Amino acid sequence: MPPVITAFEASPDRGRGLARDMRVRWALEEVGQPYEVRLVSFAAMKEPAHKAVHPFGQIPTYEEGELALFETGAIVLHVAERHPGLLPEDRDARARAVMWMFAAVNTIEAPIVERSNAVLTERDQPWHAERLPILDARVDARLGDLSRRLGDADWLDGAFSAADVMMVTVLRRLEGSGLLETYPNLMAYIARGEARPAYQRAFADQYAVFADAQPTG
Ligand code: GTB
Repeated sequence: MPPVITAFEASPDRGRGLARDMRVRWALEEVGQPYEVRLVSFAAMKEPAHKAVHPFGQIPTYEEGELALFETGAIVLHVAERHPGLLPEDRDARARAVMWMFAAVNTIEAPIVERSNAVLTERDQPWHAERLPILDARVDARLGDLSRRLGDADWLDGAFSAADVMMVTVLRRLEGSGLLETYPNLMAYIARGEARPAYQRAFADQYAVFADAQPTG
């Protein structure tokens, strides 16, 4: 039986691949592992049946036989450990790839999510206009450091790895914010990730969920 992941029945991003199932889909496509998708509504995510798998009532989840996982970092790492192609053989290089996965979610994604949440939920607050530049500066500081470390390399640490799946999908959350444009090497890094055939297949599959839900005629 192929693994089953969950994704939004109706993603607020209208199929732009910004919801976090995208990184799991991409990892599975990179290693050539077929998978099934169970679409869930916002209401169903908060029901006991879903919370038995994801205690925080979110997507994505990953179920494979007896194994049930949540947290995209853990899911992508699991996929990368079970299949060749997303983690280097060399133990030190592997440790560095895992380090970059943590950096993606802990160090880069955290301020990006804080900023996104502010834009989504605090726009009407009288202090929003003052707060946003502070949040932008926090994100920009991380992007600057990441950009300097990446330099003109194609990927974070040698060959493409699960770390790049995580980092590219984290950075994509900034599309439209205007914050990436200062860093042409990060823009090119994201574009390189998006150009990978596995990414394209994952994107098309998640986009189809949105497209199929549109009324016809
Ligand atoms: N740390 C967890 C992980 O990495 O798996 C975070 C999981 C998470 O935040 N899931 C979100 C969710 O289920 C979906 S991805 N939210 C519903 C809830 O909490 O009730 C976050 C997301 C949602 C929508 C967009 N978008 O529309 O652009 C982008 C990202």
